[in-house]
Amino acid sequence: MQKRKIIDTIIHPYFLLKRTFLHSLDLFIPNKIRRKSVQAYLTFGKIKETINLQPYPHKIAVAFCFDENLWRQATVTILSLLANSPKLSYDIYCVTDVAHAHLAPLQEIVNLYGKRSTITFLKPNKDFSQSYCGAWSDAIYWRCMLPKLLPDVERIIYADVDTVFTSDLREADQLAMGENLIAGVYDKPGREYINSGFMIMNLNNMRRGRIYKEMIEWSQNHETSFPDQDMLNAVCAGKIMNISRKFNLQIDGAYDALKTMTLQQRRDLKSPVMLHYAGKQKPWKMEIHNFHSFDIWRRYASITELF
Ligand SMILES: [Mn+2]
Repeated sequence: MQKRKIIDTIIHPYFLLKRTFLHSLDLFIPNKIRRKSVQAYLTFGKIKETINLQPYPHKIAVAFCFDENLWRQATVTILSLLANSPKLSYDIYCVTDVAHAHLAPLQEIVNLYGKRSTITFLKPNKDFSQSYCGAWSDAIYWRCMLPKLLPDVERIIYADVDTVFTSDLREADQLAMGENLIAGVYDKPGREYINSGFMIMNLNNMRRGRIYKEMIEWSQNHETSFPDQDMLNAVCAGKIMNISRKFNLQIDGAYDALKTMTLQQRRDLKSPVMLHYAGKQKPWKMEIHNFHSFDIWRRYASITELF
């Protein structure tokens, strides 16, 4: 037996007890938000931010998509990425319809923290104007335009802007994707269905064949509750790569998946690459005290002076 397996076997009863305890919190803490914060703290403890000081040979292409409602949050996400990447530079692409006045702080942050990084603002096209959005903004489809908006970029890392980075993207950049179209974190273990809040997109592969057309057609003909995410998972099915949850740590989702995780995976979650506030609780909306993962976001938000 491997050493790690032995350790897992010893520690498993401890996690079992801990989980039972976490569930019994319902009895002691009736306030749901307060309870969630205690559960998250007990599950992950203090989340570590890691800074790698090794130089990196090339620039990494990254993309963010946001409209008027989320430009301030985008500023926080991009600042956190640059602040945690002292030895890396990025070509940052923003698909946005936001007025120029609001983009100035973003440019300033890149000049200040990014050193050799660049930022480019792109206007969304009209290809998905007939697609189903439900209650969401049409900005959910902007990430799908990247293969067309960036014809010369081979591969790009996309992230939502309800996020904060706690590490740089060198590991994500080094993952070999083979013939896969996208890489992301499975929502539920074992089910080929990723959360679209963090994706490594192989734009070269996505430009081959009919993928782009299929994305448009699927989204016009299906009305589902997570339109863009369901569409990406359906169209890319069979060519989706699962990566570590640490690249897209959804506090609630990760907590639910803990029961199937190995010890190493649990450890990874203590030093994640990105925190994703994917649920209804957003750090800019609620004052939750003693919730460490919210405090990380607030720290970068206060540097931007936009909140
Ligand atoms: Mn999100």
